[in-house]
Amino acid sequence: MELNDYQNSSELHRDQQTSDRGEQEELKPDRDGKSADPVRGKWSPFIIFVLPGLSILLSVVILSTVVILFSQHFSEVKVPDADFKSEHSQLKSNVTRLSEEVRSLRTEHKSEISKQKQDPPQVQCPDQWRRFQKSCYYFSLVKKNYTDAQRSCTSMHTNLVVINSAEERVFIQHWTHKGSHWIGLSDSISEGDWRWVDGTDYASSVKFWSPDEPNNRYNVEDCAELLVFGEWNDAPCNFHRYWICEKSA
Ligand code: 2F8
Ligand code: CA
Repeated sequence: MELNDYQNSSELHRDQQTSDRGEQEELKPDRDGKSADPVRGKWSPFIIFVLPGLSILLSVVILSTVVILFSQHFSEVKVPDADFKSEHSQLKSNVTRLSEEVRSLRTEHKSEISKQKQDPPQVQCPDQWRRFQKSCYYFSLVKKNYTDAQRSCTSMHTNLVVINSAEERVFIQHWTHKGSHWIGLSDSISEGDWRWVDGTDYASSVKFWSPDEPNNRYNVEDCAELLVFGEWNDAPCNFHRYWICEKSA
């Protein structure tokens, strides 16, 4: 390259730089911050068209996200709801089944109670003894005075019989021999003060005295006997009579 050529080239290059710098200077805003170019100082197309587009796109994305989250939330709520319904239904059927079981057991229990009332569990009584309700009874085969009869019962860990009800009286009547039997009632301690041998209250208990008895005939009758037809009479305690012992089964 010749020197002139080089100078021309340098000048050309400098001119180009000057031209570029001039453009840059032209684009710089003035001191007030406003663009010197009235057109370039307004909103650029980017701001006018792209920004709203992006805003719309962002809104769509946010809206879609919200919709997706809501739908997920409701589907999650529905699952437990379905579980709850199933569990509720299961519990309901369990309650129904248990109620039926309770009803059945109650019926069974009632039936068992009524059966036991009609036919209480068998209580064993010793040989020669008879059972009635919760007691065992011994009907003597021989006769003794009142004191010896009571002693005989005591030797078997029992007492002379105490009659507490009409039913018991009927039962006893069924097993007695033809003759009178001593029962556990006397007024030996004090005339007219009748006492049951086991302490049962005489005043409030049932009585089956024969008409006009007890009469304490000849003033010597302190012991009660059971007559053949089931009524009571006071008789002298030294008389010999059959006797009846009673003990709990
Ligand atoms: O054995 C004594 C007994 O004798 C009579 O009955 C058979 C007396 N009855 C009347 O007096 C009605 C009993 O009271 C007496 O205990
Ligand atoms: Ca009498």
